[in-house]
Amino acid sequence: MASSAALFILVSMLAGSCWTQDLNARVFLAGKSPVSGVLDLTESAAAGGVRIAGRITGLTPGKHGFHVHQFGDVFTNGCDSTGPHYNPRKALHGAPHDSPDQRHAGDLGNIVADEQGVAVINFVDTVVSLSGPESILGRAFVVHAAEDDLGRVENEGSTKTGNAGARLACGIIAIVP
Ligand SMILES: [Cu+2]
Ligand SMILES: [Zn+2]
Repeated sequence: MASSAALFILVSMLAGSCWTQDLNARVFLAGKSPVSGVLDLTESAAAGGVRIAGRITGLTPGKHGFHVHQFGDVFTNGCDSTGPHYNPRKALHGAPHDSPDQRHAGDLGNIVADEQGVAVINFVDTVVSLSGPESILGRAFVVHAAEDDLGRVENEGSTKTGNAGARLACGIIAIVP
């Protein structure tokens, strides 16, 4: 009894220090293509990570690679200057459900557009964060032309980028109230 009570207190303290309050961010996605959209990000203890919700339009139907890239530099050369996938742990490219050491932090897999070219997004990722040393604030989301192969194909590109192709739209991850 005593040990379970102590554990409860410890977990409560850890949760309190990590998530003293919900953190919110917003991303406006745009680029040289007709693709655009908005993402709302919320980090909370209740979600157990960061909920990523939004709607992206102007896509071709089907799967499109969806990542957090290292830099929020959409100024120098559009989406092409946002650098590689955000990868603070020096891992190979992988899938969202891979362990944190076997994927880039920025590997969020694919979004799926319907016949009208609209992708509705609403999921929680437990690796990306809006706080701490691996925060994605100030970095960028990128939507790609092709499907991310999730690092599962036998070629060099697969373990680097997932062969997701051109960068259609991107946006800086900004703090909002
Ligand atoms: Cu990408
Ligand atoms: Zn990656």
